[in-house]
Amino acid sequence: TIRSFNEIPGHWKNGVANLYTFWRLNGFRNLHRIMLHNFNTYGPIYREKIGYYESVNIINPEDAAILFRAEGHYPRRLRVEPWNAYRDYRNHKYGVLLKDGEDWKANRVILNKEVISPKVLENFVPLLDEVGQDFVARVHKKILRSGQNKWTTDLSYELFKYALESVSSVLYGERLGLLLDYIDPRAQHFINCISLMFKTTTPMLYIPPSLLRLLGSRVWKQHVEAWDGIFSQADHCIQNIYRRMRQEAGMDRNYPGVLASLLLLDKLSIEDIKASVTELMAGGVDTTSITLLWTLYELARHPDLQEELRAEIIAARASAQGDMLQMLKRVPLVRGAVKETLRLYPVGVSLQRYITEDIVIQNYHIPAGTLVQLGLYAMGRDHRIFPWPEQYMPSRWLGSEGHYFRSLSFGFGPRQCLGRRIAEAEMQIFLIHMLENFRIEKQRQVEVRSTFDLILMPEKPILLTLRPL
Ligand code: HEM
Ligand code: 2DC
Repeated sequence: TIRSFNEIPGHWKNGVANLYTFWRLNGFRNLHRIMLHNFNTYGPIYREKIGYYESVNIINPEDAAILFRAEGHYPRRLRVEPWNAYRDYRNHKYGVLLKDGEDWKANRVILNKEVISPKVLENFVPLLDEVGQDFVARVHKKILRSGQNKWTTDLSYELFKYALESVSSVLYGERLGLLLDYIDPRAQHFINCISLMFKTTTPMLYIPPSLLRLLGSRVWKQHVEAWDGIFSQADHCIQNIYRRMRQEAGMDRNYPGVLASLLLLDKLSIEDIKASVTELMAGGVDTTSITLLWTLYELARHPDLQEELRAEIIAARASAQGDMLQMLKRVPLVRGAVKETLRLYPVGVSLQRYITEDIVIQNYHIPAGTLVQLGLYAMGRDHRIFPWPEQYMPSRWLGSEGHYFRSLSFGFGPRQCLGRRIAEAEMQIFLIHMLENFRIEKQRQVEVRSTFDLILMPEKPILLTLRPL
């Protein structure tokens, strides 16, 4: 017999008391580890209520499959209230990230064609390849200047610039020039604003932003400042393209970028285009750069694996005769490495959906309308799902079997990450260029822990050493 919703184990009776415990455990920065702990305590399903928000949490791939079958035609995930609150406050339109229902679908279908369909990859790859080459040139220069034939640094600042340069070149079809010696202070400000925006989101996840706004709280003010900086820089870039498109009547260049393609297509309003392009630009910085940083960290810890990847890349370059699009199809271990990084350090620690029909998971009845959360971080570290989960092993992703609902770092289905194709190509191309040129090393064998800043981040700086091969 099926057990009732109220029999699901967990702490879900007193939301306020739970919020207090959560706060005492420094839960805001440990959300992912607390979820893991809860699965260890309660088993593969538990109910929870923190502050005003209630959810059912699951961990198994088979249960994830049931969840996504019940997501409906307009899948909805947990709203990140402060993000919506900012747009309401400033009267900005929602982009595809924040829209829901039919409006979301109508926008998403158009955006899919320009951003995530397989055919756009051939437009993106040459642009991203160029950024990758420039990054390598920049590192060579730094090494030369050091006079020590190596460069030891916290690469995160360089990676933020690489990521912003990459996503901008795809969105706007032109280079910002962030990898030159001189860095545009506006671009640097944009990067800082994104970090601040993520950081200030976390404390507001469980407390209504409207309340914090009324109280004149510091975190809300900083959050507004951060988004203001993001919106004004995105607007600046968008205006530039818009102005130039009206000047140059016939576009003579081959691929004009996502923004110009959307404007030429003329199927979405300019306001809708601006809203989604702003989200894409903001979503394209910390996500890929931090994933690349974790990957370099793991490769520095595993020199043999690093050699294996390098050999694969060199062989791929030879057989594809340097054609990057072809190369990407011939580097399964590089792809596996990115998946493996996201297994251990998922940018989004959970996936969530409001289910649109009743379902049964682990023999418990869950009614339609419930928020069901899949603990991605916990799933990636469960030995029943991934044998020897603590081991960084890109080869576990080779082959096409045994990955049923296990590779979910970009989400699933029609609501999955819109930036996925850009992110994957950008990260693979980066790793290809870096491994072809440098050996990556790290200082001592110290573990770097992760912290939850809305997205998962390293708790402290990671120092890496790059040496020319
Ligand atoms: C949504 C992960 C990079 C833009 C998401 C979601 C996840 C995710 C888990 C939610 C999906 C779902 O609910 O099923 C990642 C990871 C990245 C990454 C792991 C890189 C390592 C990017 C980049 C961009 C981007 C580079 C922009 C260029 C978006 C947008 C959405 C989204 C716009 C919302 C889509 C919608 O609601 O329809 N991402 N992301 N992401 N991501 Fe990413
Ligand atoms: C954070 O409990 C933890 O890709 C919450 O590029 C549930 C939650 C909801 C939505 C998730 C968020 C978590 C993590 C960051 C995600 C976000 C959806 C999109 C966003 C996963 C898991 C992200 C980073 C986007 C951000 C784009 C934005 C900056 C314009």
